[in-house]
Amino acid sequence: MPQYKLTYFDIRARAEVARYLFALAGVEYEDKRVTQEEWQKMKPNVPNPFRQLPILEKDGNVMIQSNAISNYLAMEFGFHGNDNMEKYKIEMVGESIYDMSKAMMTANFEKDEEKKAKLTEDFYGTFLPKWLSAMEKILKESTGDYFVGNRITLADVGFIFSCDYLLAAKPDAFKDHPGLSGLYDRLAANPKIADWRKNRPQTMF
Ligand SMILES: N[C@@H](CCC(=O)N[C@@H](CS)C(=O)NCC(=O)O)C(=O)O
Repeated sequence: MPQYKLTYFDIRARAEVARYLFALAGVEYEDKRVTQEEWQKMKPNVPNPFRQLPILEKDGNVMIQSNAISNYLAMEFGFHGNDNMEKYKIEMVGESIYDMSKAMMTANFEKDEEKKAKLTEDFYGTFLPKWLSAMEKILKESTGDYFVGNRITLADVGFIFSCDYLLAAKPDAFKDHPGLSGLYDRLAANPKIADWRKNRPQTMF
């Protein structure tokens, strides 16, 4: 069995999709979480030329860039597409989710109060309703209960991961979207996902 070590901070953010994939695959790994203080000490020597985390090590091979890491693990563990059309759909859903996360984070992290109010209003009033309808339509077009057919893929993992941030900010986000609500509940009820969510370190982000 390969030895995996995933190094990141004690937050979900850019390492959590990889952690979900390990949990779903039932593959052991070292979930190394460093403090800011530890990071400052190790930063000059980390085997990432960008001096950033996350870093995944597999039998000593270093892998960087969170999306590339997630894609790699999804391929290794059987959560990516079985053919190029499935791969396209998974990446299309992933990019759609990224658009939503980016719009929400842009509003959340805006320092200027006036700009923040406008970005927040645009996000919840305009962007989010359109996004939810589009995602509901994409899900309906699937041949199964998940974004790509009848099995959990990287697309669904990205969905539950990102929607946790959305639901924390707006708990009734799915109230008019039964498909998305059902998918979220189905994913949360998956025994491996449920076990990970219950037992993982509980962090704000
Ligand atoms: N594109 C990179 C971005 C990595 C990144 O921004 N990492 C941040 C944490 S989320 C980091 O290492 N910050 C600490 C620093 O730059 O000193 C990825 O997705 O892996």
